[in-house]
Amino acid sequence: MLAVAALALLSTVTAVPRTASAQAFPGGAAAASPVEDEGADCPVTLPGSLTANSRLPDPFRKIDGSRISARSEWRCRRAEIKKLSERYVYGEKPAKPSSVTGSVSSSNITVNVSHNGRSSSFSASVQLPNGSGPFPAVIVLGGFGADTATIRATGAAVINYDPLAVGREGTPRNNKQGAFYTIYGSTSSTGLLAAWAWGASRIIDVIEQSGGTVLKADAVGVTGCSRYGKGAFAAGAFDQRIALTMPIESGAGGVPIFRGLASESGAQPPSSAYGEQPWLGDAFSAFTGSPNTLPVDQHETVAMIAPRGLFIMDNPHVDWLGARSGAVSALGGAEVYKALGAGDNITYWSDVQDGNHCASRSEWRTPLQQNIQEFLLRNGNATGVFRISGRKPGNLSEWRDWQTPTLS
Ligand code: MCU
Repeated sequence: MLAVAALALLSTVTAVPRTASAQAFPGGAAAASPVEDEGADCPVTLPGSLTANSRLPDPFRKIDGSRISARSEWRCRRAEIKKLSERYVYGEKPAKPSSVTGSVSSSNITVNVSHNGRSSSFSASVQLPNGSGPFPAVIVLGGFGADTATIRATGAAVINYDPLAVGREGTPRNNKQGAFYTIYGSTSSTGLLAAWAWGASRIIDVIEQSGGTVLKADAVGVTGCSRYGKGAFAAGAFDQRIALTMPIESGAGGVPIFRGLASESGAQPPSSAYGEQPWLGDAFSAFTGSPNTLPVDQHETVAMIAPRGLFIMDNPHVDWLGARSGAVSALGGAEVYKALGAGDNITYWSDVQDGNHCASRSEWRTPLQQNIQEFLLRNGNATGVFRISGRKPGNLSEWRDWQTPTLS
């Protein structure tokens, strides 16, 4: 079974304490992978034509029309979803460039990248928790909305990553700027979210290469709020080394299903998310008015994170955030977690009092601690929960015409 094999590989490479892993993952689900993309060798042929479907695409149905029946098939089915998502939603996230170098200290990470004769660099500040390392770490995109005090108090370092250094906002699509576009070109069709995700992956490359004296490369989480919640979600989906993904109030282009946003009252429509900033890939322009023809939707981006830790935080008080579509996305993606025997690894929480966007929220403190303990420190045994606010309930059965298979 893939999950067990990956866990075995992980523990031989990085000496994860076996007892903690076994306790933390009773379903046999793996923690993080030692590689960014486990399905890089899977053959994927994109569909020749697209057909409209008002329901959510079946995450278990392969592009050739057959359904997977074994957990071992998920690896290459996930690779299909990844390709579809890159082609139609985010734009391509290139694999590791030919050269990535840099440094990790107790206060700073530097990243130097070169590829095809072009070079760029960026850095991120580090704040360690108390105690002695090496420490797990949470990459925090943007400077607001994440509870960095609780992250550090729980025993993980905070890496303050400014995604705008890697993909700037406020540029036209044909003149994108930042460390990613210096390498791949200002007319790259890759959107900012995939560029930000690429930057997070390069930070992990540098941590891996640093020898693990300050930070542990196999215990990295990612979080961020609002547009940076969209970025955190993309980072976790597109790098299987990330053990814990924690998007906060991500809104359109983040967790919510595009099909739902188009009809959810007051929610940011897909066309608005496409037009506000070059967050999504240029190819998404074909779907802004017709998300029903997308061959992939965001519940499958949720599924790309399975069986790794995922803690989705949402705010049902701000209609623009599309929390109903966020809940449906989480419920849809959770079907893949369940089929992989990892239903406990996903938590969705929109039952919060304070209506302010990216507020500091006491309700999330305990589940945040538990997720860090389980997936980064690996000394917890929390079970995933769905705490969906009655203000924005999500009903998956309205959105699907497929059932969840029992995978062998
Ligand atoms: C929820 O994230 C975005 C939203 O998509 C935008 O429409 C709005 O302008 O900004 C939000 C945000 O990033 O707020 C900090």
